[in-house]
Amino acid sequence: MQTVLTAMALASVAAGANASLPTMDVLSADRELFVIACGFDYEFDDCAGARESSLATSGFYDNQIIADLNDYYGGDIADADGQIFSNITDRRIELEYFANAEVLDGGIFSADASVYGDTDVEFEFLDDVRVVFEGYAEGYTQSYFTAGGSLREVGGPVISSFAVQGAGDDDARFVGWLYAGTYSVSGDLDASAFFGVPAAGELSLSFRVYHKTDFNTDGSIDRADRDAFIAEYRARTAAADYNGDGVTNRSDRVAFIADWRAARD
Ligand SMILES: [Ca+2]
Ligand SMILES: [Ca+2]
Repeated sequence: MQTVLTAMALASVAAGANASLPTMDVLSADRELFVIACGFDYEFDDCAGARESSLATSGFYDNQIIADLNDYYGGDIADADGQIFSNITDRRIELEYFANAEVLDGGIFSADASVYGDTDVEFEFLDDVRVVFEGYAEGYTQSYFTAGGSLREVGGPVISSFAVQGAGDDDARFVGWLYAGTYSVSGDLDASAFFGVPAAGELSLSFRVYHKTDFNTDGSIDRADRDAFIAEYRARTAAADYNGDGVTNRSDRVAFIADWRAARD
């Protein structure tokens, strides 16, 4: 997570260096957090918590919901704590969820505590762009915990994804071109606790947009981008398949160099 935030800070510093920075058109966004703790017994049947969300297509949405369910005598039955930190601009999407859920009273018939996070952002590019998608999910202990995220073309394939279930972690990193079209970035998390099985974990993702010839995605278009592209081109790797036709050949070099020159002027 720290790596993502550092890279984000560097990217925003470098962003002013070049005039021709592309943007994305955010078509819709839904950032949700649902935190609930419930208990049921002979004389007791109650839940605590809330579901809150933002449909704003830009800006920060940070929130924390704490569900603290107590019995009639003030004894703790179940607790859940969920947090979201997020930001959407026309050049990036940043998202973090943290979840912690626990059932403390084993004497009650039935009790559970859960944190659900669900974010989906849909956006459009009118021109080709270069992007970086990074994600990380971690379940802290073996429990009923799932989290994951993806970058996908709307109505098309998944481009990059990550997911974790129970204890452990998973990550994803995609650097490449997206062609003009409609895409989505989404992340979701589900931590559900029962007596004796607490659930906790986190999810983070970052999506950033660069000019299509900013090959090294540092926010400016210069000789280093040309050199890095040519090195991949000479090795004929998929990383230099600029027109996305599945082969790396001369037409990729011709097109990339022409666009790179035009962007530098
Ligand atoms: Ca660059
Ligand atoms: Ca090609």
